Amino acid sequence: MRIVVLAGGIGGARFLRGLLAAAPEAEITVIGNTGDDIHLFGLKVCPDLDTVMYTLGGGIHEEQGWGRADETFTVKEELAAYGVGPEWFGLGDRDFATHIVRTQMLAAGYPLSAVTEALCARWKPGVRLIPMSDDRIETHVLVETDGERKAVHFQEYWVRLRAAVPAHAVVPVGAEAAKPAPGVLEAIGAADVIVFPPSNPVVSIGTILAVPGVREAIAEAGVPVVGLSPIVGDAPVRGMADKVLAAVGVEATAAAVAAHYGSGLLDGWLVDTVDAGAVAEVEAAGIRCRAVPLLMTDLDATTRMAHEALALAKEVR
Ligand code: GDP
Ligand code: FO1
Ligand code: CA
Repeated sequence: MRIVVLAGGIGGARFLRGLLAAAPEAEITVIGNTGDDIHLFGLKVCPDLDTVMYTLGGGIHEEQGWGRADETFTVKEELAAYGVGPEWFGLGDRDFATHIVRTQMLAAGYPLSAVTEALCARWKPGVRLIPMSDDRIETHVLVETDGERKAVHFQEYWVRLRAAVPAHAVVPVGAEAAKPAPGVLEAIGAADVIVFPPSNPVVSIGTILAVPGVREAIAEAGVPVVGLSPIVGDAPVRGMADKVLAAVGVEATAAAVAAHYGSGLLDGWLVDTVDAGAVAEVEAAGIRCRAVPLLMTDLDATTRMAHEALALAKEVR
């Protein structure tokens, strides 16, 4: 079985652990979000690709969900001593090595997809991890501070501002002119099932879908497309997805997120048991829906979620 997963960082990566356990024989291709990417200190940082790579490769800081385990911050402290920031973004020493290797390879002319494959040769994530595009796409958020509107990089909005200022729009800058990375459309075209894990619908999956050709390829793949809600009990399980959903005019409910993807894209949707009341509404919108436990508390619970997603895929179409 060939499974394609569109993944952001933590939600996508944790779900993939369960999917690998649920379908050990499957060939899994992960299309990773690169809209969160940021250039810092002359280095290219790809938080979501790294979160997937470290999580599946055993290098992740488990409690934090991003960055490396056993991390130290000497380089960051030394940079700060020179007055060189930003201090609000915590790049650790071990993590720095990844960004140095990536930046060096990019400067040598390798595309990001090839660089990601090279980094994964070390981490062996057990999936094929492809960035959504080799072209630079950066998510910017139109925020309002002190009565003034300005666009900031997604990381500045999320990490420095903690999504605590009004956001009016989310823009994947560069997306219109970008092409899917080699292998992206091919993997979608060859998939037996396509899964939207409980990743952020706006700044993770939404950004991947903004790469020209990706949404169309999924809609036309002719295979089941199933998703799992990142919203449980009308709130994100983690993070501030409610804030970016509001910025694009979508309510933070499991049913509203399903409607946002729409029946043209999504065939099946899993909501948590606490949202069982939303099943009828989702089904009325033409999307098959089931209520099952959706908290990734441990590998067993996550594996059950992956089994449910694959079972739902068998039911639809
Ligand atoms: P990010 O790039 O690190 O923000 O990660 P993703 O975009 O892949 O996933 C973020 C989303 O994962 C958030 O909106 C969370 O609500 C969701 N999430 C995190 N843990 C869980 C969980 O245990 N269950 C569900 N259903 N969603 C989760
Ligand atoms: N998230 C934070 O909230 N604070 C940080 O200092 C931070 C540093 C960081 C460094 C490397 C990396 O791969 C991810 C990092 N993240 C950090 C997470 C990252 O910003 C995520 O993209 C967002 O949290 C949401 O997607
Ligand atoms: Ca992310």
